[in-house]
Amino acid sequence: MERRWWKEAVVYQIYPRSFKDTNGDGIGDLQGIIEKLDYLSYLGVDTIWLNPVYRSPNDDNGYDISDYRNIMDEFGSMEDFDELLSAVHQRGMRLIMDLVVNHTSDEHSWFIRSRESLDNPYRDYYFWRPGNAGAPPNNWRSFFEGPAWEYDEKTAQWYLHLFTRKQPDLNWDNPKVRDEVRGIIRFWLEKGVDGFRMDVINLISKHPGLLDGKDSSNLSGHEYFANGPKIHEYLRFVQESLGDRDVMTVGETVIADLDTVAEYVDRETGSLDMAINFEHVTLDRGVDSFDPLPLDLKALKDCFSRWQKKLDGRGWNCLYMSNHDQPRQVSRFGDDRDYHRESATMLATLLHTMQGTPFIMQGEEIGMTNVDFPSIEDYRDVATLNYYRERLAAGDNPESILKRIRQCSRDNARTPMQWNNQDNAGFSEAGPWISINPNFHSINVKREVEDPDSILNYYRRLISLRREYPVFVYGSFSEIQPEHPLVFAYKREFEGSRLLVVLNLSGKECSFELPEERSGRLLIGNYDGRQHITGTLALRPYEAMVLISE
Ligand code: TEU
Ligand code: CA
Repeated sequence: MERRWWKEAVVYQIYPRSFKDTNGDGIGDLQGIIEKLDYLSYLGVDTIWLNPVYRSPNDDNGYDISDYRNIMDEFGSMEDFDELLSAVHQRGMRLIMDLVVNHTSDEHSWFIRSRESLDNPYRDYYFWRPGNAGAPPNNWRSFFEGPAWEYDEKTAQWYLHLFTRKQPDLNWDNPKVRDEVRGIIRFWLEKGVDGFRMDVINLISKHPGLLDGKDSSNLSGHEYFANGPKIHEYLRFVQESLGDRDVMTVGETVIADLDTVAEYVDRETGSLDMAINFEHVTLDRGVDSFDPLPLDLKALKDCFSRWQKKLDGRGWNCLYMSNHDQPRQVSRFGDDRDYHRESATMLATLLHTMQGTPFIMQGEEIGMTNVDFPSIEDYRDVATLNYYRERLAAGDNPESILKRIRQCSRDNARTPMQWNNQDNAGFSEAGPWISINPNFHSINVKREVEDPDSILNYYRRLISLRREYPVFVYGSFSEIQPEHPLVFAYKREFEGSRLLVVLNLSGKECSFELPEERSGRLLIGNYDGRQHITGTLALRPYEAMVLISE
C-alpha cells in the first residue's frame, strides 16, 4: 500500500472560538492556539485542522465568510496566523484549513455587488431566479431553515442558500467563480498550509435545471443539489489548483452513500484523499439530526465494516465519531454516567485501530460530554435556534423540543475546552461566549495529565502505538464474528504483523470466542488485570483490547 504522510497522521480538530482565549473577551483566539501547541505535542497529534478563521459576521460561526484573505477580528490578525503556522511547523506538525466555498456570507463583497442589479458582473456568482407567482423558484429546502430561497426586494428576485439566508450558494458553473476559488487556494498554499478540509464540497455542482425535488422530505431537492452532474470536473479543478504540493484533502460529503464516496476518494480516479462521511452518525437519527433514535450496535458495526472493506486498497477512510456538528461521542455512543472512562477509552480504541486517519475533536481526548443547558437562551448555534423556532411554530411542546436539543445540538461539542478546575475552566479570564459544561471540575486537562489512568493518557498511548507499529495504519481489515450483537472485533494485517482488536461496544458483560490462531500479546487495553488472553473471553462493560502478534 502506498505510503503517504496523511495516512499516518493523527488529526486534531480545533474549534478556535472554544479552544483558548488569551485577551479576556471570552472568545478563543489564534494566540490561544499558539499557547497550547505544547499540549498538542504532548498528546502526540501531528496535524491540526482549524475550523474557519476567516473574516465573518458569524451567522454560522465562521462558515459564512466575508473575506477569504483575512482573519476574523475576534481571532486575531494575519500576523497571528503567520506566527501560528510557523510555530506549528517548528514543532514538526502540520496545519490544514477549512475551505468553505459552496457558499459565502451575504456580507462578502461579491454578494453585496451581486444583489445590486440584474446585470452587474457579480450577478452570476450566485443563483438568482425569478419567483413562481410569488413563491420561491423551486421546492428545495435548506439544511438550516425552511426554503432554500430568499426573496430580495432590490431586484425582485430570489437567491439560493442551502444553509442560512446569510450563506448564499456560489454558482460554480460560472468559470469566474472557479478562478476565484483557485486564487483563494493558492493564497493559503503560498503561506504554507498543508491541506484543506473542504466544507460540503459535494454540493458545489447543482443540476442546471434547478428542478423541483421529487420528495417533500426536509431536504427536498437533494437529488438536484448533491453530487451534481459536474461534481467530478469541479473536484478535479480543485485538485489541480493544489499544484504539486504534497498536501492533504478531506472533503465533507453530505448526502453521499458509500458507493458515491468511494468514487470521490478512489486513489486512481477520485480527487479527494478522504471524505467525512455521515452514515454512522445518522444511524441513531430519524427524520432529521434532532430526532434521536436508539442506537443499534449491530447496525453500527456493519456500517464501519462495510466502509472498511469497500475502501481497503481503493481509497482511504476519515475516521471520526465527533466534530463540531455532532454531539459528544462519549455521551452518544458510550455512557457518560456509569462508564465514562471505560466507554471513552473503548471509543478511542475504535478510532485509532480501524484503517484510515483518526480525527480527534478537541476535548474528546479528556472525555468531554454533552451539556444539559437549562434553557434555549443558553444555546448559540444557528441550526439549533432555528430548529427551536420552527418546532415551536409547528406547535410542539417547548420542553420536548429542548429535550431533543439537549441530546442532539451541535453546541454540545462547542462548549469551551476544559483546561483546569479554576474559573472558566482555564479557558478565559472572562465569561465565555457559550457556557462551560459544569462538569469541568472533574473533567479537565490538568487533572488528566496527572492521572496515569486517565482518558487523556490512554489517547497518548494509542497515538504513540500508531506511530510505532505500521500495521495500525496500513494493515488490511477483516471482521471477526460479524454476527456478534455487542462485540466489534477485527484483524489488521501488514507485512507479517497482525493486530486483533476486540471491543465490547455495550455496557453489558458478554463473552467472546477468540479465533483459533494464537491471539498474541496485549498491546493496550482499558481494564487492568488481563493475563491470559485465549479461548473464551469474559468481557466487561465497554472493554477494549488490542493484541499483536509479529
Ligand atoms: O456542515 C454540513 C452539514 O450538513 C451539517 O451542517 C449537518 O447537516 C448538521 O450539522 C447536522 O448535524 C458543514 C459544517 O461542518 C457546518 O458547521 C456548517 O454549518 C455547514 O457546513 C455550513 O457551512
Ligand atoms: Ca479572545
